[in-house]
Amino acid sequence: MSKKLINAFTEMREEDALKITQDMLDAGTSPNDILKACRTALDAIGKRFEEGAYFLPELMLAGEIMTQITEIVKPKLAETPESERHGKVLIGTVAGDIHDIGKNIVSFMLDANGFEVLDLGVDVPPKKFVKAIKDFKPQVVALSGFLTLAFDAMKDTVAAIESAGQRDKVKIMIGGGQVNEEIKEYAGADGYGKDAMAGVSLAKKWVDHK
Ligand code: B12
Repeated sequence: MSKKLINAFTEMREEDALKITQDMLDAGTSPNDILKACRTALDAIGKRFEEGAYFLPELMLAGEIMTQITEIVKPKLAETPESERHGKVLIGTVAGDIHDIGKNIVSFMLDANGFEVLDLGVDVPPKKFVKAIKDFKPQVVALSGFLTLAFDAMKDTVAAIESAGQRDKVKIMIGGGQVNEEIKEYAGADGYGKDAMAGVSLAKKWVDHK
């Protein structure tokens, strides 16, 4: 059924994609497998956009479909929420980038796994992260970004945290679309997570071992 979802999503058949998602959940498919199928579809959509076969409206519709699918799978993702709070995580999409679907999933999964999360939203300038670190006092800062442009914004954000004398107070993780281990080194972050669960694991490791 994953293939059906990938096809419907890639071809922008919104209603079909939502119905197939629900059918998959009803048939016992794990929400993570559904999200994986969506990632494949989004990669295909991104490719069509690069090739000029899809345009901005398609990209926007893809975002809407993805948001709706996330809403459908959310209750299943959080079926075993933890009541004990682990610690605080500050999250946001870095300056110049407005992609927030991936960030919202990370934020939701952190919350469902017992973290107190402060979400600063999208296009967050470094100084806003710095101020929130001082006020909210998180143990972990999570930076999201989907554009290659976000790599420098992540680096600038880490540098601003450092200049403000806050670098040793927080662990910083990064993630999103094109981000990888190399970008982690480039930005000077402490960890990179390929998906929301990887982010949760990093945050747990850092907070529980402090
Ligand atoms: C939907 C979409 C949009 C929507 C976003 C809607 C929204 N509310 O977010 C809209 C239409 C607004 C948009 C706009 C643009 N977009 Co766009 N977009 C996409 C698309 C198709 C999907 C992105 C997405 O939402 N993925 C869904 C999530 C769930 O993906 P995910 O990776 O699985 O998420 C997981 C991980 O990344 C991880 N994660 C995420 N953040 C973090 C953080 C931490 C700390 C951790 C640990 C983990 C983590 O956890 C997530 C959940 O498991 C991508 C293509 C693609 N393949 O991704 C292009 C894409 C990212 N966009 C692209 C472009 C070019 C643009 C525009 C510049 C287009 C334009 N000409 O205006 C603008 C940029 C505007 C801006 N300033 O940001 C390019 C970027 C190319 C590049 N090299 O920079 C892409 C790659 C498309 C392409 N192939 O050309 N876009």
